[in-house]
Amino acid sequence: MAEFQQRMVQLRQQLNDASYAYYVLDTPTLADTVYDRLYRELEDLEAQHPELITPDSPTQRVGDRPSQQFESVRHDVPLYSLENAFDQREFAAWEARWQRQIQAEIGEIPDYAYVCELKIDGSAIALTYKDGLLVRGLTRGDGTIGEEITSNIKTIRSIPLRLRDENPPPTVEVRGEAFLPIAMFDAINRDRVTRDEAAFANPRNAAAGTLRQLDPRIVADRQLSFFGYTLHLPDTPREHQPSTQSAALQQLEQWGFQVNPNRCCCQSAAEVAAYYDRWDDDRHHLPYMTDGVVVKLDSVALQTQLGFTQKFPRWAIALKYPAEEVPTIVRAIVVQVGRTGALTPVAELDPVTLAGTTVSRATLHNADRIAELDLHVGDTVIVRKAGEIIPEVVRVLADLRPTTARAYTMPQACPECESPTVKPEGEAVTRCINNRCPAILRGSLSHWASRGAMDIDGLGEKLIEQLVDRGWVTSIADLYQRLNVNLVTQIDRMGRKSATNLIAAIEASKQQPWERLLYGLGIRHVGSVNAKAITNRFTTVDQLTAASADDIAEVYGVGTEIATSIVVWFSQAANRQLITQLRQAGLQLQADPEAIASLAGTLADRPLAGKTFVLTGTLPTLKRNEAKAKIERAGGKITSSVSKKTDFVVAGEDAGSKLDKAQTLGITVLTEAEFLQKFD
Ligand code: 1X8
Repeated sequence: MAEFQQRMVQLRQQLNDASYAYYVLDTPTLADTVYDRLYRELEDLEAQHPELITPDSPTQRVGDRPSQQFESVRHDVPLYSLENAFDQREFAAWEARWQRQIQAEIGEIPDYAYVCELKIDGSAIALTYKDGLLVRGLTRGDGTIGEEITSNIKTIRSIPLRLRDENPPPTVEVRGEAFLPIAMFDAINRDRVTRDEAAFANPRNAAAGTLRQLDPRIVADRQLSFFGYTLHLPDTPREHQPSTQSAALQQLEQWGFQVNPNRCCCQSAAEVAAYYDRWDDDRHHLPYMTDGVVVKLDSVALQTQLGFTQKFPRWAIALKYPAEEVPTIVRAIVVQVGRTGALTPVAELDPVTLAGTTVSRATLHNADRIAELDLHVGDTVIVRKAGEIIPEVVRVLADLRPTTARAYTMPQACPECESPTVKPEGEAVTRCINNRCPAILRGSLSHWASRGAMDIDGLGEKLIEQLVDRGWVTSIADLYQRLNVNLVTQIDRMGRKSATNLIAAIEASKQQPWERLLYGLGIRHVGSVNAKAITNRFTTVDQLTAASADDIAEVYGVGTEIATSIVVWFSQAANRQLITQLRQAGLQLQADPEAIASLAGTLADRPLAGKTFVLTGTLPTLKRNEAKAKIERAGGKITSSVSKKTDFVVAGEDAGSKLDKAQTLGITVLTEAEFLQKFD
């Protein structure tokens, strides 16, 4: 064998092993960069010797030509669906049924065991391997005839292109579930919504839709995964086949398939029930959706004896968890006002049990969403709860709309303070803009007290509501200026001890650092990460108050939207007053003085310490970022507008008004070359 030929064989093996370690075993063996290099080397060799490309090469996972359509192919063995049981009573009925049949046919019930596996909410597929090589993949279709989607299936990294076996059976058929991890499902839906496409209703639809994509590149992007659960060996003598389902699953694992590890052998219906109960909660922590437990008789001999009905195997059943999408009726739509003043419409529902809990409200997000759903009060709707997320209305069953149903419009007045609401053109959100609105105040206080902000233990929503209702707290400042133990003790169910603790917690929050305080102010778009970046640059509130939007936008990661929002916030008299009050109360409106000193100390040593630069026009070689980085590394500062405080203006081609202004003010103007000399 030529050297390159051997190299190709080795690369293929190495890359396939690495994929297996990564996608199936979850224990990566190669760094991504190493994988990419080796992959590219193989690609190059294959480009030079296309006759040596093998179908199990990792380069063959991403088909590059969209298929025109899929071919219909008959399954060698039909893909049955499973009978459902919705509770233990139905499971017991199924158990009695198979036992009656076995009793009648062989005169006794032999020792038996069940295998319990999680039921994955995906799309069933059938894979055929000939002499160890993946040659065909079919969708379930109607169970008898499926569609040939081999090139799409090859994009699924947890499906081996070649069985990990020196001496595989001539024909191997593997069935299993192709599915989308929840995170990927959410990402795809977010993406579809931003592009004005309809979101997928659930991961199953998303997986099925993805498998039937004509362009395998899209399929590859979606990162489907696969769990194998059924094995057929049509050309292998019975005595060489696994005699139990558990052995078949082990065989699948050995061949390199991902098999769901959360399976269990049970000796009785009681053990099955325990497994089912355990996963009812735990399944919500899995990264993929499940909707039940599949229970199979472990013994293949018993399976064969029992056989199939027209539709189902008699030796397996799906024990389903309660539906996560159920119909109910919208009785009213109410509106909640959040701390930003956003009005969120909420549907009040006839209570229904959804994923094990009673649901009587579901968020409708905003007016656009209501319009999109075409939701009327009185409509029958489908509500869904995915994982821990708050329930939402997925769909309206318009055919069930009563004649009394009423269309809904968002209120013209805030339901909390009755001031007029606004909905800016092009925005989805309707807002209350009254800065004395009690709902906004409650939301602001909640945010101020929250973990990531001032972290005031004991100041929860119920207490905040009381404080606001009694008029004792009309702003954040009142927490520090008006509350005391005696006052707080007057609140219902507030003992002296809790009151003392609360006041102590409020007192302690005065020591929270400036970055938390800035975040706690709840300025729109200012999250905790931005707040930290901003306070690193603007170490005191006075610096930040004096800064222009352009100055603030210079902070890494902070765009003009955030910067403008900050400037607008500080421009409002009530907010400036709040800052004054917080200062009087002794809160931290600047970074820790030691930190500032150490920052200043190191800065003072640098060549451009204290110098202020403005960049204008296009420089011949330096990009704006590069020039900025140079200045900052040397201890200098960049601002966006020219003033008397500017030390240098660096001007390139097409410099405009900033250059004019520099000349008027007599500020030194540098060319790029002169600028660069400063760093020699
Ligand atoms: C469907 C499914 C099965 C399993 C898991 N998830 C499913 N969606 C399993 O057996 N582990 S079996 C099955 C079927 O036979 N239709």
